[in-house]
Amino acid sequence: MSDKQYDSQPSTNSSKLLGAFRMRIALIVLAVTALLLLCVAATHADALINPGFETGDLTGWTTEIAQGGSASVVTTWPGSTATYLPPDGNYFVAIGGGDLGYWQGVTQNVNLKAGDILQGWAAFDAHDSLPNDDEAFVGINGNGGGLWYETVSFIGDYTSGPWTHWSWTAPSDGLYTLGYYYYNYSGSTSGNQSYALFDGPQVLESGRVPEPGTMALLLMGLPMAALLRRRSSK
Ligand SMILES: [Ca+2]
Repeated sequence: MSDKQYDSQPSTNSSKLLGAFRMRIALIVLAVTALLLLCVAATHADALINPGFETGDLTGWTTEIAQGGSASVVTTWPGSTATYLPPDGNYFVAIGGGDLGYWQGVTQNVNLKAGDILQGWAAFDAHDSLPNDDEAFVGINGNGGGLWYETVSFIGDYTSGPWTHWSWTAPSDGLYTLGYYYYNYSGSTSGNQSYALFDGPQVLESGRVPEPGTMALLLMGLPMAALLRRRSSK
């Protein structure tokens, strides 16, 4: 319809047409916004690269391995008193100690919003005895903060501790470093190093982007709203 035809309509018709035109624009904007939100949600869910080590290697992770330490991506692990299988997927990482007095670590940066929940699995496989209190923890920005922390004294001499689920809520928006750490405390360098096992970190977004299912319902509802609007304007 040309501008000339618009001009020739009575004023009531032309305002009705203008209203319908605005409604259409509003619906298009709504639909595009919803699609963009869906894309943001999908992108954010992938904020961690190779979170569960399912590539079979340490792709996406930064290793801080020193003086004989090790970080191995494995499908199974022969523990002191149990054989470990991955709690999530087919692979997990096992960090072994090196020389005494060195921290070994595997880290990755992740963007989080306030209220986002970061969670995963960890286990401590003690291959040493007290007083050689090897220790391991899950850290944020290098600090334990109580996410998960295990030692030989907690687990027991030469004992395989269970997979434990840990969870942490981001206090504010920011770039955080998730780290898995192990420390060989005393004992001999080669024979008595314990192992820390980690798997499946994931980010659960909290109260800012609607769930994909909710978004799908919204998208389905838009044509319905347009239809109702068209009927009511007749
Ligand atoms: Ca895994």
